[in-house]
Amino acid sequence: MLLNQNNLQHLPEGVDRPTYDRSQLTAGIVHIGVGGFHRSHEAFYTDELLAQTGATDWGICGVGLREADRKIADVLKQQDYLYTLIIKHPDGKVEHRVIGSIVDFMLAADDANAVINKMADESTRIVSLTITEGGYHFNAATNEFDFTHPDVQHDLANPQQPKMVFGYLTEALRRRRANNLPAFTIQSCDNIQHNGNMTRKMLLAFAYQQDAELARWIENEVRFPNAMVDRITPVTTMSDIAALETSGITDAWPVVCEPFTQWVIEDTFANGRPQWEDVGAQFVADVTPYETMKIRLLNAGHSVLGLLGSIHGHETIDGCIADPLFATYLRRFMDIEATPVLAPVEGIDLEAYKSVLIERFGNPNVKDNLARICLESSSKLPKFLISTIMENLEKGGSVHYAALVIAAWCYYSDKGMSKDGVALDIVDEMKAELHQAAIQSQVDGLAFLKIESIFGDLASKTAFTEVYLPMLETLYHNPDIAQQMQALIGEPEALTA
Ligand code: CS2
Repeated sequence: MLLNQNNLQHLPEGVDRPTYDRSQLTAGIVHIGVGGFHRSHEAFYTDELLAQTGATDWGICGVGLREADRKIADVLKQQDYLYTLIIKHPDGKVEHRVIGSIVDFMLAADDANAVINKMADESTRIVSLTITEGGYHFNAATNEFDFTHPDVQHDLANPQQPKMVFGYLTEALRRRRANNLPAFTIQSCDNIQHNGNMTRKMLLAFAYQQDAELARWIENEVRFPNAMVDRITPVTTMSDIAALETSGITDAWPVVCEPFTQWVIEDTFANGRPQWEDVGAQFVADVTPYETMKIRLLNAGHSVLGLLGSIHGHETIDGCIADPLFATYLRRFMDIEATPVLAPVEGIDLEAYKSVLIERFGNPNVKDNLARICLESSSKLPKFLISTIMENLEKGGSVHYAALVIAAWCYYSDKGMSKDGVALDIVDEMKAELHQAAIQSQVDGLAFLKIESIFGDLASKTAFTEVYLPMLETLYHNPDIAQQMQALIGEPEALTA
């Protein structure tokens, strides 16, 4: 059965589907970056909200800023913006849930002006973002907005025809102000610590450069709630699509996810907000401890397994967890290096949180590919892992577990293959630069660490380099990374049932 509004009632029994009247919804939310994660998380919570509360003003209008978003634009349009969430439980149970909260989609490449007008429209009260860590144009070396990107330069010169997110937001806010409309809230859903503050800082840097008076208005009127977002969402595969078809739903682009989901949000909104707390989200005054915990344990944990596992020859996160060496390594990294630099989180038992993480990673049905995890490591690692290293260096804590991951990243960037010579699919905006620096590390062991926009001044910290350099050298002599992991942990433990 082809997935669309007319066919909703004919879908197989047992499939959850929207029972609310989608034709009555207005899009109070414009969302930029409709990837798998938005569709398994914010759109999921909002679908539940629409179903449970009968709210009608919080539909979602998706926006794609890149030409590459044309595929999702076409698929969603064909399916009346419906798609299936395939929720895979560790015991093999699979839930199918058709999500109805997205009610429209606009492709900026087709009509930038229409997208800006949509954001500037009175009915839009929140613009939310999943633009990935790299989308923020943040330079880790200077801690400032990176004006050097050609799209940024383009947007400063062409405010009416922007290319990047801050160009769109600034122009939409300009139009709202000109029309005496209240500002919207900008809600980041990316894995960045203080993602709201980061968005605010980057947007204001850009806006001040373009129009100081407007920038002051933005500074006073727009709200940027920080939030912690969480749901593991692997890349949808052809076999997921085929299995769904066998279950009676023809959906060109379903989304796969785990059952677990979490969203902790600071309650500062400019222009109203959905009652997401009615459907499981948590509103708090200060999200800091939650997001630090999540980024430094879950996301960093993923990167630890992703980079070490790629060299070793593992393909998926659950494959790593099934290997006691990797599971133990991860747990030790979390216990010895990540936990000591975390503040206590009210109401959360960190020991239990870590055990649950290992169980979630071990879900054998999610099949989260290491290639996805290692995607854009250059924008992930500074936030996920290098901050932990820096704080441990300040406190005299251990950096061994993380250092081996950085050494692995250097080797991976240089060779682009596993220890057994299997080619790895590396996707990173800085791929060429990483590769060059990694090659250089054969001559100057610190060359890789000297990429300042990623590592800051880590290359000058001897407490780190004296651990890192021998690991790197050993790895180049013998890429069997398991041996170095083994040397660090001693005996692996059985951590999962
Ligand atoms: C992953 C995340 O590669 C990554 O950045 O750690 O996509 C992770 O799966 C999600 O943040 C889970 O909430």
